[in-house]
Formats: sequence, C-alpha cells, structure tokens
Amino acid sequence: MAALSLVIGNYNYSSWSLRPWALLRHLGLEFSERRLTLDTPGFAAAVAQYSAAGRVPVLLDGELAIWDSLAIIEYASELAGGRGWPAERSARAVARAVAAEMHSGFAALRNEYPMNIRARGRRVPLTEPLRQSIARIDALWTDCRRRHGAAGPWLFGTYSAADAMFLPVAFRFQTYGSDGLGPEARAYAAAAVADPVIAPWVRAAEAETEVIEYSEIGRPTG
Ligand SMILES: N[C@@H](CCC(=O)N[C@@H](CS)C(=O)NCC(=O)O)C(=O)O
Repeated sequence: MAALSLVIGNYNYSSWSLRPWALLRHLGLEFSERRLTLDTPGFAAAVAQYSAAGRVPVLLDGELAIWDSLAIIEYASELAGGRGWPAERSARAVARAVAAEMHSGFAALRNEYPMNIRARGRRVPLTEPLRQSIARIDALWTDCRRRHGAAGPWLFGTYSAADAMFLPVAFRFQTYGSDGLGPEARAYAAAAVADPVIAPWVRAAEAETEVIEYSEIGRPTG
C-alpha cells in the first residue's frame, strides 16, 4: 500500500484537490486517494479526522497531515528531489510567483466560473472583475509559453507546479468558453485538459453522480 494518501473532494468540483493530485501523478509518486463528498452533512466530520482547517486536499504521510494545496505541492516536490519546479533558479522563482498568484488570487474567476469538469456550453455574464481575471491569465500563460515554449508544451517547458495550479482554470475555459484568451493561451488550455496523465481524474469526474447545485451555473436557457 502507498505510504502517501491524498484526501480529496469530488472529482468534478474540487479544484483545490485536483492541483496536488495532478502534480503527484506527474512526479510519479505513489499515493492512495480518500474521497470525501463536498457539500454533504457528513463532510465536516469526515474532514475533521484529517485536518482542523476543515478543507480538502490533505496529504497524509504516516503521522504527518499537510492541509493546503500549495504546501502539499512543495512537500511532493521535496519528496521527488526538487522535481516539480523548474531547474533554473530564476525560472523557478517566477514559477513560484505564478503558482502563488493562483493560490491567493483570481477570486472573481474562482467564484464566477466554478470548476465543473463534466459541463460544456455554459455561459455566465462577463463581469468586469471576471474580465480582468481572464485578461491576467491570458497575459501570464502567453508570456510563459513565449519564453519557454521551445523547451516543451508546459508553462515553463517541462511540467511544473505552475501547470498543476492552473489546471482547474483550463477546465473552466472548457466549460464556460475561452473568449478573452489569445491563441497561445487557448492552445495551452486545450493541451492541459487533454493531458493523458490526468485522464483518470477526468474519467472519475464523468462517472460521479453527485450534483452541487451552486456549481451548476450557466446552463443554456430556452
Ligand atoms: N487554500 C486551500 C483551499 C481549500 C478549499 O477551499 N477546499 C474546498 C474544496 S475545493 C473545501 O474543502 N471546501 C469545503 C468547505 O469549505 O466546507 C488549499 O489551497 O488547499
């Protein structure tokens, strides 16, 4: 049995769970999954077994419980000998800034475009804060791809934590449309959601039957 265990929420909806899961998979670290169902009466008691913060993801390594996506990503990278961040120091510093910007920012995008991996063809009003979030993501992805595209298909050439942090955003563009993204950012988002390494997560999201109504916004009307 794998020593590491990742406590996650619903595959379809839990964007914070997806981030470290994707990096653990890319690093080739073995881990088991413990899935809790978000937005149910039993969730609070279930997650309290693992974390007093009351949120997923949580990474368990023996007695150690790490309860935040970015902290899990850093721990996973340490276990993998520093892989998961660019090897070159200045690229690594920028990748950390990119990942941290996602972790602490983009509130409008997170609220107005809830991750809903199964859904397609959803449309929600483009508020000014949402437009600004999308413009910032477009600029960030385009700049990274122009600088590092020659080294590989990911934001910093080879796969890094920055890609894992932005993977749920790529799924959001698949659900709500990618208006506002330029060609490089669109191509990056399309490649990110088609990444074979994360395909098992997508299959699990498609097989789930729970519906969290507040995340099911933007259905076509009429
Ligand atoms: N900053 C945290 C955020 C974690 C988070 O908000 N997780 C959501 C699921 S995606 C959650 O556990 N929600 C349950 C709740 O708030 O009751 C992280 O990066 O791990």
